[in-house]
Amino acid sequence: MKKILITGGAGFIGSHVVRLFVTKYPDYQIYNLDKLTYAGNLANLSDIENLPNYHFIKADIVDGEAMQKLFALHQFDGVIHLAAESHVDRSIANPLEFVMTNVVGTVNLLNAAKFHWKDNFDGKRFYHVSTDEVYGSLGETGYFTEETPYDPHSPYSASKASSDHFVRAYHDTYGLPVVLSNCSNNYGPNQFPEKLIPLFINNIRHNKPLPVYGKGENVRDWLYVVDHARAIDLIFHKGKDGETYNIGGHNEWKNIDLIKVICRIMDEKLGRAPGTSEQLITYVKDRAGHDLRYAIDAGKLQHELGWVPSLQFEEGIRLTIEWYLSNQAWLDEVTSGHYLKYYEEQYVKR
Ligand code: NAD
Ligand code: TDX
Repeated sequence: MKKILITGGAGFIGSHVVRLFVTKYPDYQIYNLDKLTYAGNLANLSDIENLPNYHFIKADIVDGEAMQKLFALHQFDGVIHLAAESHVDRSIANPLEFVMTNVVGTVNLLNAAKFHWKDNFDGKRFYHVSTDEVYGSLGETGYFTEETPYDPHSPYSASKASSDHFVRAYHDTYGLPVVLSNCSNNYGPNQFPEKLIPLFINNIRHNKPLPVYGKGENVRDWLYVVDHARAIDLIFHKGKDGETYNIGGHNEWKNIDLIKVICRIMDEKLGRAPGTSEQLITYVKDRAGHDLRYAIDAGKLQHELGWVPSLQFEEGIRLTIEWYLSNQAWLDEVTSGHYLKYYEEQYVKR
């Protein structure tokens, strides 16, 4: 039996990782630790919350003492660390919050693992989930590999880069058994509608403008969230100690082309005339420090561990749009209250 701590399990990617582990490994005890910020939502896990191997802990990773107490109480064998502030635009507005959660929170977890595992690292593993944004921005060609030097540009990516360095430092300095992955943009069910794809689906639903930053020429490499969760499972169990694995979909889209695909499928699903949703496209001021292009070379993960994405994009984006349209109550719930203030500050007062 293993006791695994998954942080940020009420968020977008974390909820898919928790679901996969709870259902695939009934012999493991899965502890989902989450502060339940605006981005955390236990409704994401309502289908598995009553399973006997699932446990929820409401806690803040910035509270180092609380982390030490939880490790002492539960004696975790493994950690899969996803909890983070994750939205670039929010990091531009409030960098310190990102330093606290992403850097200090990660170091608190590393300290708790180091302290409680120090007598015996056998069978222990600290898995840190990170992003391709730490590598900076690509030009028109080339890919990020695990050897690409770090070059973060936003407060978000700077905080994730810092946390990655701390995880590697704990491996090199104290021998903590760690593994890391850096993944490209995820999409799929349960993503908070501040991120491009769910935001635009929701705005089309309400006939609201679709705010495209700059000229819409930035490129992102999109991966279906369940494929990210599958990769995390594989790396957690089979990845080599101290190693980093890049995860990506080989699925690059210019923002404006992706947005037009979403518009086309939404018109079809909502029974609107072709071209209706595209009329909502509105070009707005560019994001400060906006990285031009991200693209991942996931060759190491494919060759060493045999991972490839399971879904083609056309299928994944259709499934995603269908999920949001069938779960409009979820969308309405998460876009009430504080969300409205966020939206007004982000998009109206520009
Ligand atoms: P998310 O914002 O949807 O979820 C983050 C979760 O962390 C939320 O449930 C939130 O309540 C929780 N959390 C935040 N601060 C906390 C704190 N101080 N203590 C405890 N819990 C806290 O994020 P996501 O998109 O699911 O991303 C998860 C992880 O994956 C992050 O580390 C992110 O950097 C990384 N990542 C995301 C993407 C992507 O495209 N979304 C891509 C690559 C890597
Ligand atoms: O309103 C918008 N208009 C727009 O043009 C928003 C929200 C975004 N964009 C652009 C900016 C990016 O080029 O769309 C692209 C995608 O934006 P986001 O969804 O905010 O994602 P990104 O900034 O690329 O970062 C994401 O991928 C890497 C996640 O938010 C990170 O957590 C992850 O690490």
